Amino acid sequence: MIGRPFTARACANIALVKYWGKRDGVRNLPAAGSLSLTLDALTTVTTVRFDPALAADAMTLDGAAASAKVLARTTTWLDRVRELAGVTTRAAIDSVNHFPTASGLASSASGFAALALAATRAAGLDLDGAALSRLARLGSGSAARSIYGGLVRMHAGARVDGDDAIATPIAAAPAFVADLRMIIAEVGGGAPKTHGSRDAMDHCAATSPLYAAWVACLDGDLRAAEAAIAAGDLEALGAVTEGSALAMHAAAIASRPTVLYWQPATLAALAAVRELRGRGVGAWATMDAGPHVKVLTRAGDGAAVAAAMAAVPGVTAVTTATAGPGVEPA
Ligand code: 2P0
Repeated sequence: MIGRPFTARACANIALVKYWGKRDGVRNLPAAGSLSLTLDALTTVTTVRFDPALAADAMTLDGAAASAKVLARTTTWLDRVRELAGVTTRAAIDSVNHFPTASGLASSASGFAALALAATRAAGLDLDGAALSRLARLGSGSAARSIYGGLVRMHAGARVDGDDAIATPIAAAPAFVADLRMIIAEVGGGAPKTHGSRDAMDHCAATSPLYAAWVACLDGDLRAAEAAIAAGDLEALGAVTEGSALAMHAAAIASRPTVLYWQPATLAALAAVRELRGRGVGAWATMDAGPHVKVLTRAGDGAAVAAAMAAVPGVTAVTTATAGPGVEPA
């Protein structure tokens, strides 16, 4: 019944095989698939209430009025939910990010995943995971993956309308997933991003001489990552993870003008990860649209990796995350 508030919780995710580039900006269709780990430590809780008394959508983010840009993006997205539900009613949205203050992570993945469940239920719809993933993708590509917990595969989809560009959970051995750890090393004290990822990936696709080569390596990386997960082989998964991140950043760095997210401490953290591996510790780095370094490792090595990251000059905070659940009512 419309008018009743609904609250949902979703976790952020970190891609092991990265999403960087679109084939259609209007439908927000990715150029290729991606693969991620949903993380328990980073959650967004969102409440949506459709209210006939409202003349326009209203939104708070972490307790303060959302910016005009965020509100406009959310209203455009909510129009799709209204269309599905056959209503025109405006909504009140309250969204709170429960991220460790220092994690320095973008919240659009957990944000649009939580919004997808909260808004559709508040509008009286009861969608399955595929439909929620499709809706979340329209808000943010990485949000399609946060509908599911654990290891998740995003599909580029073949259909022109993008109906099949959705995420699906990867069937992995529960013990393998439970043993995974992601150590998040914050670089630069959580300062705002230098380049928003949406504009940066478009700029990279338009100007980087390495963009085509980056897209060309994705199918092989996805196959290798899925084979490693099926075999329970963390070393192989780690190697693909680090390789995918470095290839994405190579393409971004080669953009003209450059999209360079790394700071000196980013390189120092990468060197520390290599040194850990040299000592026999299973640790593999990944980086997103920012200077932070996230390290994939196993539970038994988590403390050693966290300590090594904390000792890197310029690393301002370290958080340890485990695999988290998919979107759920809160
Ligand atoms: C990822 N990133 O796979 C990659 C790696 C950033 C670097 O997905 O334009 O905010 O909203 O679809 O999902 C961030 O991009 O982009 C992202 P849009 P999104 O996690």
